[in-house]
Amino acid sequence: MILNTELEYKGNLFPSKIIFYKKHVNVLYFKSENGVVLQLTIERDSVLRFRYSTTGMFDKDFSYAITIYASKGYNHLEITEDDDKYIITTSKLVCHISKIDMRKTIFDVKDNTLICEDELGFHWEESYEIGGDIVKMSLKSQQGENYYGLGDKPVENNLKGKRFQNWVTDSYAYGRGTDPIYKTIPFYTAIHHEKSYGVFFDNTFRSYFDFCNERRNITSFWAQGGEMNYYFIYGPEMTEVVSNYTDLTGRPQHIPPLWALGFHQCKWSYYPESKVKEITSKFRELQIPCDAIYLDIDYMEGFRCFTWSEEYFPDPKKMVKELADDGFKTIVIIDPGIKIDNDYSVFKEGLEKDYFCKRADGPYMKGKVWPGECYFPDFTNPEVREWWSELFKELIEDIGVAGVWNDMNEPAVMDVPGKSFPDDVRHDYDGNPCSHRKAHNIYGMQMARATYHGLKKFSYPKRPFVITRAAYSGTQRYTSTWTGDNVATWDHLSIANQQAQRMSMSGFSFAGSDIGGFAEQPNGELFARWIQLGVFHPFCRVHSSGDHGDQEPWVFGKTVTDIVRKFIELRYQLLPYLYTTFWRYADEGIPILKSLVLFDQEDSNTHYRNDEFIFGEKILVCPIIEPNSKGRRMYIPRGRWYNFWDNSIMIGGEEVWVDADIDSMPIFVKEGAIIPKYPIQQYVGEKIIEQLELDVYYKEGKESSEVYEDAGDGYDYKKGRYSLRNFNQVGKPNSLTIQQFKSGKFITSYNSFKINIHGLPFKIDKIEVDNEAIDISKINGVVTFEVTKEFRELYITGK
Ligand code: MIG
Repeated sequence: MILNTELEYKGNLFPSKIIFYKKHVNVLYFKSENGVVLQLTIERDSVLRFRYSTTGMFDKDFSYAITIYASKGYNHLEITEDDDKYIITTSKLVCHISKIDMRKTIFDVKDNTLICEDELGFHWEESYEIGGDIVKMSLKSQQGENYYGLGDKPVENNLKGKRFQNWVTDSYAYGRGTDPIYKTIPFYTAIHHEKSYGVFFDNTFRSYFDFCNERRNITSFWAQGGEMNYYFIYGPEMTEVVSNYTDLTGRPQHIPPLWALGFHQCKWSYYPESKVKEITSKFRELQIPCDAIYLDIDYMEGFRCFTWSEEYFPDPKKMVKELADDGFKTIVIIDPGIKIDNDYSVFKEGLEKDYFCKRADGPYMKGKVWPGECYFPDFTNPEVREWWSELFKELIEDIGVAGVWNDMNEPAVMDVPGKSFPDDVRHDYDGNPCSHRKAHNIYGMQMARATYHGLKKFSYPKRPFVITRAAYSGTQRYTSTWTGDNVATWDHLSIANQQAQRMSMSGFSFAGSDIGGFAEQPNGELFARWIQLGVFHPFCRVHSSGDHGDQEPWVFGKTVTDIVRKFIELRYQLLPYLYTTFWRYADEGIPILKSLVLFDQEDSNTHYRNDEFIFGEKILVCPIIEPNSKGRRMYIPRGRWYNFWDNSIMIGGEEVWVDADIDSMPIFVKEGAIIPKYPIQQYVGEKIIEQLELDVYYKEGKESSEVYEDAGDGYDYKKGRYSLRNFNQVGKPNSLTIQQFKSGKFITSYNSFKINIHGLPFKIDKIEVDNEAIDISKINGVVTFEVTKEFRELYITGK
């Protein structure tokens, strides 16, 4: 019996007193009398890694999550001891390790405040049935401490009082609270007394997190095997915690192609070719912007990956080309299950090369999925990943497919208990052979990784686009993701909102939900409200199972079509803004969506907020998640905000009613923001951008904004061919100055900005661009004028 609770079992074992200590550069070893070794690595001043061995020996240090690019090094390290503890001091932290029982206490070095404290600390159980240990850690929960993160959990932002399990699971029509679902991201952030830290438990076995559920003041986590191996990440800003976590587990290896931030349309399934074209033509006819169209499993021949149904898609290359000419990128699904069929080359090759997973006693792992009985590549074997990546040559290089969608990679298996592989299945685990107990949670990640490498190779010089359903920490380096098989209900709209925020907070920003719901069918109102939310998610795709009717933007009548168009158009206008936030995320790990707690952690009102979030740095949105709404109550974070629709000013720090009839939603812009906008396009690249619009929101005081652009595809940006504009706005009662600092070697297609100034509190007398006055005779009412994109300083004065 495997125990699912941290304390149920009374045979817990604990480290005893420390009898030995050794330091090796930045790695400290502490050994207890009963043989437990704590290996403490100072990764950075604010990041400590704790690793425990109960036998005195550690497994080979190997992790799929940690990137080789993680920054190492610290400014300060000092180790001292007194009678009862070791004291480790960095420039950010002080960590005490008790000599009596190995328990740890961590303080902020600046003001000595307590940040995190072991309760029982490390303890374990012997797992006699299986072997190895069930490894556990328990921490005291401080007064007012709250918890966030953990990936795709479909619950409220704040995790306090709840318990979760991590075991990647196919979860058709999951609901609020279903646990576990598709992803394992064993990383949470905590906040108390205005300071935030994070814990990343890098253990791929089935794991559990308990946030004051089993015991009121205790937070604990444990796993059914492997090592107690976790990273303690200090902020004190929550954004820093998340950014340090992605420093460890990686950030997207490149910015997505700009089109991937456009709108995507999907269904299970669009076929044959004529149907696909009917859909894409309709988008153009109705002038609803769209950049990507998806082919689900029916495009294949009998669900064999890397094949095409001759009946439905007789000439895929021609079709993909025609779609591309119309601005559509084709994305196809690829599942892990390879049909057992001796006439199928992928199967034959996999068999010959011995690339499929095997059961412990020798036979292949056989499981039923869409193609019928299948074998499954062992993506944890680097040679298999290399082979898999090569399989994309024809699809990408030849046929011209632009993106690949990895599904069922939990791995999902039909008609078996557990809906996946049995525990005994063997995996290479990059040369660390193990059972499925250890490999399960990373199987999907390794498939997505192999797919990504294939696409990267064969899309070159373009950027690849991959989307995956299953994921473990670190998957954000390779792909985007969606939240799986949700349902067309109002509650799911709110779940989607939570999940996208949570994924962002968990270091994986490039995420979105099946807009409108996968199972069942939304009515027009729900669909419209979901689109309104979806256009503010980094990944924006309508998808549905199709067995309850159609889900294209036009099937709900003209009113809904118009609303959908309006919001998708808004997304396309905001593309340079979104692209800038993506670059920030890829570069520094700043989450694209910021839950209010992440935006203003010092305001405790934000700690339990769920619905509102900041899109990028400057735009506050709050979806309408109930039917028949004319508006809603929402919390406006501290500061002054412009209502996007009418420019009225809202003073934050309280909950207010905001009007939002069906064709609107609450959107606010932070004062001082400069928001870049492109003209509406039907797809990215439809138009050459002739002018960049800059919406300037006057603020008395200072604020800075940035606009990042590059070619929107390719890798030249990594060689400096990007354009970064930093704008500093300084507003005074009767003047406004905007300075621009430009860097990068990319030359944007436009030559001028169209500047729209919102909320200017004075009447303009004079506008000077780099000390030269410009004609202002035509300016009245809305303050709009053109200036060269090269300007250094814009100076506006008036009374
Ligand atoms: O067992 O490929 O989540 O997006 O349309 C269902 C068919 C398999 C599940 C995915 C869904 C996809 C569907 N797939």
